[in-house]
Amino acid sequence: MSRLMSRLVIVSNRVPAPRERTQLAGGLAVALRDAIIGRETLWFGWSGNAAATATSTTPTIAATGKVTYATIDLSAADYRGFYRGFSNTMLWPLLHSRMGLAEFRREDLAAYRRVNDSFAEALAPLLRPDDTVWVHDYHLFPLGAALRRLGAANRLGFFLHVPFPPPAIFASLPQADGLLRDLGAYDVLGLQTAEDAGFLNQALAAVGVPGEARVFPIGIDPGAFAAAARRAEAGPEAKRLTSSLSGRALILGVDRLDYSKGLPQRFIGFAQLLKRFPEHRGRVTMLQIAPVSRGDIDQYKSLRKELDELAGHVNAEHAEFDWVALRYLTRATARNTLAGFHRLARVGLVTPLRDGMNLVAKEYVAAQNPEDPGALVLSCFAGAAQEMDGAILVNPYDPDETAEALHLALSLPLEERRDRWRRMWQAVERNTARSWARGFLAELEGAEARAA
Ligand code: ADQ
Repeated sequence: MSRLMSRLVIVSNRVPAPRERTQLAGGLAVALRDAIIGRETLWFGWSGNAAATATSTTPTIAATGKVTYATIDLSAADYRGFYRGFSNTMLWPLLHSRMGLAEFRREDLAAYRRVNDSFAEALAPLLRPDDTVWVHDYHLFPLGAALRRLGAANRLGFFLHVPFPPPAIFASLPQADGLLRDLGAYDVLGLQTAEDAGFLNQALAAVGVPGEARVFPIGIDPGAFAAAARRAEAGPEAKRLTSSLSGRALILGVDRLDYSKGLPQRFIGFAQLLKRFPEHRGRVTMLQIAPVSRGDIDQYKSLRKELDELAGHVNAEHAEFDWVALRYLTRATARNTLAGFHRLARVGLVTPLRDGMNLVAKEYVAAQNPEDPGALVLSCFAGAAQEMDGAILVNPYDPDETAEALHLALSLPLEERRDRWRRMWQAVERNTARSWARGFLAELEGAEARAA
């Protein structure tokens, strides 16, 4: 069988829930849609259930069209150690260069390795010799090595969606060398930016692992998102939002409630705008939509508390009896509704302290009306900043810089908004979800399969 016809096996921590499978809405599912369509695919991962007495190694199988989903349940202890512990309280802060928020526990690392072994044990019997296996993200660094130990000789690829930090920061992880050596089991390593790939390559070279990480910037489906935004602009939610603004300009932020997204600094930056450029008082409204994410982790609980207080503080200081300066929501909002909100926003405000790529920045650009587009204020520490030459770039740690960028964004004449938007749109169209998936798979399928 030719390689191009071989089955694609996707492995990610979470697999789309059954109700999401027919539409493949959101996140990785959207990004992978083009790679999957028309191709026989097995998607393997955690079911989202964490109540098993022991993590299972016998997957539950369900097929939808050409895609077969194979999922395993985690035990409550493995959920705590593997998911909440090592993945999200150690690796996530470490990879975002936030060691102050990281907590290392040997038993969490043991759970992380145990769950990766269970993934491998459950997946190995399902693999056919010519399957192409594509593993996603930081939960699964050791999976490739675990599969090799079980005899898998398939082409194995790994893509890291989040940043990779400077090697000296990565080295603060106890037993970091072991994880780096595990990465040597993959045939292709993909990262979002040249900087991330450079750091990983330095770290790999330092422990003598051969191979070179490559850059595959992820993107969206710009045409589909633009169409969704046009439709949603005429929908009931967008109409309600427009009428509630009473002609004021909208500044929009859309993020998971995560400390990597720079939300406190963003709120302070908006307050600085109102303080230092009083002409905007009563004339702009900021809407921040940030659904709670990983809400059972202490660092996320305290961020939520901090944001509740800050939002209250900003409004107490700046709002008028007929104008709420900052609207802040932690409820989830439907993707299509958000697309319409992006189109209405005069400014997209995307200021993560560090982000692998940041797809919201690309979605904001895709949603704009080309005749009357808004402006994007973007953190220079988002991977997307490497591509978005028309954005107004800021250092998100400096709220005054954010305030100045917001002032500039609100004051840009139409011609300049159009010109900046055209350049950003070109970038969004250059690196799409499709080009990302195709580029990675072409590289992986060109790699020589290993002898078992
Ligand atoms: P995330 O940290 O989740 O992803 P991002 O890329 O911005 O960050 O968002 C992923 C998706 O979630 C986007 O499609 C976005 O629309 C959606 N989303 C975000 N906030 C939302 C909200 N409030 N309501 C509804 N939907 C929302 C990780 C990395 C990123 C990298 C992606 C993909 O951290 O750097 O870009 O993976 O590789």
